[in-house]
Amino acid sequence: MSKVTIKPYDGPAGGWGSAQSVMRHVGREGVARVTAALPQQNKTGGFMCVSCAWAKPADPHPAEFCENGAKATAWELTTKTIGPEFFARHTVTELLSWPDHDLEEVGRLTQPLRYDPASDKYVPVGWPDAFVEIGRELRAVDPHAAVFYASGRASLEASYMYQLFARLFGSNNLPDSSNMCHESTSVALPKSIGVPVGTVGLEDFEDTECILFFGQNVGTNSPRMLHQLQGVSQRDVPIITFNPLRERGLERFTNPQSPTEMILGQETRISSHYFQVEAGGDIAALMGICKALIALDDEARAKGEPLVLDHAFIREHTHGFEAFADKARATSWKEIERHSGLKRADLEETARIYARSQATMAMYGMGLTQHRKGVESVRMLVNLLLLKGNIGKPGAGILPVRGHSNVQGQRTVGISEKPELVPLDRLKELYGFEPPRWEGFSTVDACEGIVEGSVQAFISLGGNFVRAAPDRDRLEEGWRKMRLNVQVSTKLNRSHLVTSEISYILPCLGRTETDQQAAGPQVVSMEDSTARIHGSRPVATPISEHLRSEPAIVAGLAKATLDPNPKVDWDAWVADYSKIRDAIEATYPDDFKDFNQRLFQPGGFARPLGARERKWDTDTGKANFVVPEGMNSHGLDLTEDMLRLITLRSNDQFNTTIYGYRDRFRGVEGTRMVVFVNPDDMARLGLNEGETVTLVGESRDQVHREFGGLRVVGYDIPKGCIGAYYPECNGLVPIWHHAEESKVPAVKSVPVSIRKNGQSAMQAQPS
Ligand SMILES: Nc1nc2c(c(=O)[nH]1)N[C@H]1C(S)=C(S)[C@@H](COP(=O)(O)OP(=O)(O)OC[C@H]3O[C@@H](n4cnc5c(=O)[nH]c(N)nc54)[C@H](O)[C@@H]3O)O[C@H]1N2
Ligand SMILES: Nc1nc2c(c(=O)[nH]1)N[C@H]1C(S)=C(S)[C@@H](COP(=O)(O)OP(=O)(O)OC[C@H]3O[C@@H](n4cnc5c(=O)[nH]c(N)nc54)[C@H](O)[C@@H]3O)O[C@H]1N2
Ligand SMILES: [Mo]
Repeated sequence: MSKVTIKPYDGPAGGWGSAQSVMRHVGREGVARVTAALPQQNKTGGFMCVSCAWAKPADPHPAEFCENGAKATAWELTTKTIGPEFFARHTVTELLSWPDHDLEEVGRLTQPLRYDPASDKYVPVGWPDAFVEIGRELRAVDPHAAVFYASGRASLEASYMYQLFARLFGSNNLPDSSNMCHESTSVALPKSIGVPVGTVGLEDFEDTECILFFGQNVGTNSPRMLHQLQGVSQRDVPIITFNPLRERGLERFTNPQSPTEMILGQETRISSHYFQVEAGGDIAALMGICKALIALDDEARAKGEPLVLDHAFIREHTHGFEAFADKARATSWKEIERHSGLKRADLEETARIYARSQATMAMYGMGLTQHRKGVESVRMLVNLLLLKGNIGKPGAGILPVRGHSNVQGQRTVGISEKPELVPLDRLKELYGFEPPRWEGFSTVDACEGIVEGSVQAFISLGGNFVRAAPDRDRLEEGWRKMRLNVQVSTKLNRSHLVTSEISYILPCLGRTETDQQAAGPQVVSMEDSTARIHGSRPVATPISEHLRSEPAIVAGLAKATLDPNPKVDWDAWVADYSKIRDAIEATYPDDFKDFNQRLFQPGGFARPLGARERKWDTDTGKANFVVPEGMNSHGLDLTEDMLRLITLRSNDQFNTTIYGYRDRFRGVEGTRMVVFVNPDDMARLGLNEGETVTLVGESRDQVHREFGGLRVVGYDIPKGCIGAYYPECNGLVPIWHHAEESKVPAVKSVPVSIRKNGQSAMQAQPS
């Protein structure tokens, strides 16, 4: 770890800061392997980035990767490895004291490992022995007590096999990282517009006349999108941002791909307007914009001027407008200002800009979804779009910016705990078995089951569940009592080290590594944030000959666990992945028509989405206005000393993978142990810049939650809100603090108070 420095950063997103950051990471990980791969990243016929799910254009830049995409590739393609010698040298108890960064930084896992409680070490095991024991153990477990988790990175092929394995075993316990992420979207949108995914495509950026941007940190988490936003901004199109923090990537950008911009230091503004909404203030902010817009329309009607709303669209295509408009008219500005933390004049200004635009897109991320009222927040955003007919026309639409590179695709091919979302009858017909019909565990349900002791086996296709999920301390305690913990992984993480009675690490190939099977080298596929499907061809030699591909590991587990089924030939699928794609097509004929033939279509091939054609697959047959129940998204009863903790990603991490300790844009280097506090709150709470404090969480369930050692950093953040990094702070999030309908942990408004060092009281005392 380098020296700690905390000072504001003046540079743009992209630019030289980004170029330097890439070079530092590439240099560290073994230059040749990485630089040979990067030109193939996100290109048709190349490999799809392992970082975010942003769209891959049909006409890519010469270098179609961003700073963080390059870091992700470098991290996977590192030449460092940890073989049996490493595990012979370190006990699990010792490794448990290492920070997340160090665990992954030591290099790639190379061999299957089994935990040996006697020596407290992981020891090498052969693949066949591993499969035999895991199969035997799983067979002894009730299908309700086994969890099949997936982190959204595995390919469509591996994911399809994985869900089939779980269902043949008799379980619908198929939570995935989406349960902690965009599940609020997947629950909100079907009721509103009849599809579970966004409607925007890359082409819409050419036609749009206005962008509304809620709670997504583009410069860090989907930087390639800055290219599209730059184009939009250069056409002088307004981009109106709502975010508690002034995120640099949402302010200005220098394109590292443009020599002129780099040499001349030219910057493009991204947001034309920036409103620092309070954490959980979005429903109110959106209601304010809707209210102002409806008032403009009412006024125009009174004066006999052209109307502002798209009444033809509302009549023909929507349901529930009157009730919604009445609610907007009846909601007072006082209430809107109080809950959003924004001024009426700013929301009216937004409404006027929005009123002038004939094609508006709304994009959003975790700032909307990770709240108790995350589902209602997403529906509120749709309400605003519907008022002007902004779904199903060029330049318009809703864009949930997805996280993991194939998180959307995993849901498309059946990784879901919700049986009604999976074509179970089709699976029954194809594979001659009776699929379970019961509702499986979401992530939150799985956490509860682990804590209570009802979950006995946890299989993980990627990810780092104990770090990513809420209520860490309680979760780890339960996790240790499980019978079986199987982690299919590329790098070492804490979910391996918090061991259960029997624990296995099964190391797999990364997506960038060539995958040789009986029928030759294999390719895989994934779905991006705009619902387009892309083939991905790996480019690098595997780091170890002992690694297996994810499809091969899933097949190994399935064959060892299940009775043979003449209709499921796991070996044939592993030999030739095009056969898995045939099976996917047979299961989902509409989405995956001619799958193998279209695999490498430039720009990917699109899944059909009714809402794009204004066909509404909803209960009313129309797009629905949905009136929110309350006016805030956080759903908390605020008190004087309760602060709303926003858990944040730095610019130097991918979820629980910590690349380094530089959050360049926020000016924090050398540490992640900081808490961002508004200067007025600092004065009110008697906090000094640089002092160390402890965050104390909810305890109404008699569970004590606290996290200390955080250094106070005065920051431009709304009063009453504080920010600190995920995953460090996850022990402060009670399992039951989640979005109401989607069960996404509400990690963007965690109720906490601050305790000064040496202070014994549970609550911070106002000074
Ligand atoms: N480099 C990198 N890329 C990533 C990831 C990564 O960790 N690193 N993670 C991937 C994954 S899985 C995901 S889901 C995405 C996550 O990408 P994002 O959706 O950007 O998620 P966060 O970084 O958690 O931050 C969300 C933003 O919401 C703002 N925010 C917080 N609370 C509120 C609120 O109440 N209202 C509003 N309007 N805004 C709010 C925060 O200030 C922050 O700017 O990125 C993906 N891409
Ligand atoms: N407080 C708080 N909690 C959060 C969030 C938040 O914003 N705040 N965000 C939530 C969100 S949006 C998400 S998506 C989750 C993320 O939760 P997860 O998806 O479970 O976590 P990751 O950190 O992405 O997983 C990292 C691990 O994946 C493994 N891995 C990497 N590549 C591969 C591969 O190709 N194959 C396999 N099999 N394994 C691989 C590596 O071993 C690595 O250690 O966290 C959630 N938790
Ligand atoms: Mo995510």
